Order: sequence, then structure tokens, then C-alpha cells
Amino acid sequence: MDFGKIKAKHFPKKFIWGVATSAYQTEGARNLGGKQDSIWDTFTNSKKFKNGNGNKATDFYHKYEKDIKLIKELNLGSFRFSISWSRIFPNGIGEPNPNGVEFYHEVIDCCIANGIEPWITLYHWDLPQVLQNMGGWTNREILHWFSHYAEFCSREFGSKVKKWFVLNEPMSFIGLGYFMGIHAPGKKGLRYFLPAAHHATLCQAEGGRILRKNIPDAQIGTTFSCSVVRPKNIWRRHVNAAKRLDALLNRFFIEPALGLGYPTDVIPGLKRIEKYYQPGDKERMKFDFDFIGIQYYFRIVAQYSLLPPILFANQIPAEKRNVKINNMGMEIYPKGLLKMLEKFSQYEGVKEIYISESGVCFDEELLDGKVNDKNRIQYLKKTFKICRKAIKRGINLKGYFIWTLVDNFEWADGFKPRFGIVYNNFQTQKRTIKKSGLWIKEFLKS
Ligand code: IFM
Repeated sequence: MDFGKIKAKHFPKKFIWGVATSAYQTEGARNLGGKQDSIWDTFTNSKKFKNGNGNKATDFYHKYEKDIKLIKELNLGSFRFSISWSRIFPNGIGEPNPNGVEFYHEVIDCCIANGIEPWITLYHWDLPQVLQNMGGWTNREILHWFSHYAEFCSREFGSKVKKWFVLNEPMSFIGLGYFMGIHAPGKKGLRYFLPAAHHATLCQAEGGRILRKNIPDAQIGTTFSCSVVRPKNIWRRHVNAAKRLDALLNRFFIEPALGLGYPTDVIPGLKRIEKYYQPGDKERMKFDFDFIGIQYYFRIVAQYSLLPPILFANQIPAEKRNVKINNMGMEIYPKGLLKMLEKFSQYEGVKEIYISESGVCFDEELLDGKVNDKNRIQYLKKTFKICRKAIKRGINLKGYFIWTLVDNFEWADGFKPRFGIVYNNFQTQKRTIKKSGLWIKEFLKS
């Protein structure tokens, strides 16, 4: 196979190669084993939602052994997955559900038995619905609810799992779910966004503290979505709009953790978030993470706009820009990963970086039992080259988790966007390794 001059042996020996998934997108088993609904069960099973649901997803709940064996077969050494909060605590708080706890022990044990390192994400968007009924992320009580959950998971699984992420992409689940209303729980407006964002910032740090207390030998990180933001042109109002979008998308959640506060320097209206502060919060927002995960997919072009308020900026849709797009309408721009690695590595408090997700989606079909996803191979090759370049430039990049193993349920976009290196037939749940998966397998031997 052609690796276009990039080989695994060009990377440091301890470089981590893995795949990333999340509970709601893969597990299915909506109400099996005592699990109760999360906000995503409610959101996708409502009449308004037209893009399917994760009730069965990829049936990872029953197929986890096969999937973990697939990871091994592809020569990948690490598996990043999330815990479904409502499988462990069907009531959000209170007594744990033994079946749910047992399920994650089985998954972890299966990884270890196959020589795959498990990396757990505590929260990947599936808040128990009972907690949403009490306001979810907008209710400051979430600090107690989340701490209770993090305490339990770290004590229960901490002897086996030494790599942890606290939150997955807070800007995505808060921005899309509590501002734009296009993700669960479907809330719209600043009155939801500001408190929810502040509470997520506090939980991000608190989760880190709890993990460190209960698993002193663990490495603890959290993840941030990121995008290259370019102004429409060099007019000052568009350049400033790009700075504001950059602050929102790339700085909002990392800077408070590093003790820099929210990026009110370029978005002054954000000061309104201080209404939700309580004494001591400025300190409480900080946590000294061992590493951060950055999750990169696309580039954005920004322009000045009267809406939304505070931000006064919006994006020019990629389909209007004559660029390569994926089947979610996002620009495919692998080069941007280098810019993001440079940007995040410049923060003084960032010690190590993982690409905790990157990948690309298409609307693919199985033809003669094969998926010839050349475009994905190109994307992976290009981003791997960028990783090597970044390491050569002295960036402390430690690993790359491909999003994702098996095509899964892509949230509001349903099953159409296929991100996997393994194809899934959602009727039969039959997995077929795509050409990209075979490419990875060979690459990791090279
Ligand atoms: O599928 C998502 C994932 O859950 C979070 N990061 C982005 C991915 C692709 O959209």
C-alpha cells in the first residue's frame, strides 16, 4: 500500500494510535439493563426529530467484544469511549445500577484482555433526562450531580483505567444544545447558554479534581472542539468577527481552565456570564490538566452580522465557498490541524496534546462487499503528515484517535454521515472494514 512517504515508524515509539467513540452514538440498548433515558433519547424519539435515533445505534452494547477485537485487528492500541451516565445512574443521582456498572467493567476488561488501552470520557453529551427535567446544565446543582457521578466512576473503574477525559467538546453540547437548540435538549438563547456554559466550565475543573483525588496515578485531560476561523476578507469588521468566532469556538472553555477567564477581551458582551458566578468560582474554574484533547474537523469563514447578539458574527456556509465539503456540509481542510496544534500548544499551561478526535464523513455505500474510501485515506495521510511536522516543530503531541471505528449515529444528522473506518449495515449490524481501515492496519505495521 502507498503511504505517501508517511510511516508509523516516523513517530515516537510511545505515540498513541487509537479510535474514539461515544455511548449514545454506538451502544443502543436504550432501556436495557436498567438504563433510563438521556436527553438524546428524548430528543431523537420526539415527533419533531426526523433523522432516526440511537435506540439501537450500532448495538455496541451487544457487540462490544467484536468491536474491540476489530480495534486489535486493525493494530490500533487505544480505545476512547464514553460512559452513559443514565446507564450507571438511571435517576441521575442516588444508587448506581449494578447492570450498567457491570457492562462497563466488561468493556474495560475486554479491552485489557485484548491489549487495548481503555480511555474513558466521563461525559459525551447524554445527560440523564431526569436531570434535564430539573434544568440540566443550566441548574447549578449540576455541580453536585456531576461530582457524584465522577466520584463513583473514578472509584469504580480507576484501578483499571488510567487515562480519563472529563468532558467531550463543551462548546458543542452547550452551543448546539443550549443556544441553537439543534441538539438535545433543544434549548435556544443566551438565558440558557450562559448559565449552562459556566456550569460546564466548573464541572470540567471539578471532574479533573475528583479524578486526581481518586486515581492519583491517572493521566487526566478533557477535550475541546476547534476550528480554523478565517475572515471573509480583510475588512476590519469581518476580521473582528473572525476574532470573536475564534474566541467562542477555540478559547471559551480552555482559557478558564488555564486561569485566564472567559475571552471577554474580544467578546465584551460575554461579561454577562458573571451573573452566574458565586464567590470562589474564578479559582474553581481552573484545573491543571495533564493533557488536553483537541478535536478538529473543519474550517470556518466568518463575516460580520447583527445576529446573534453578543457575537455579531456568523459563518458563510461552506457550500457557498466552492471548497471541498463532507456530507455534513463542512469544509474538508486537513491543513488546518497544524494551525490548531500550533495555537493550542502556545498556551503556557498546556503540557501534552492528543488529537482526541479527527476524521471525515461521506455518504458511502458497500459495493461488491467493499468500501473504497480513498478520500478518507487521503485525509488520514494528510493529517498524519501534519502530526509528524508538528512533532518535529517541538509540539508535544502524544497521540491521535481517529473518529471513528464503526459508522454510527451522528446526532442531529442521523445515520447519513459515515465517519467510520469500518462500514456498518444498520439493518443487520454487519461490520465491513473499509479500505481506510485496511490502510490503517498496514500503516501501523510500517
Ligand atoms: O460525532 C461527533 C462526536 O460525537 C463529537 N465530535 C465531532 C464528531 C463528528 O461530528
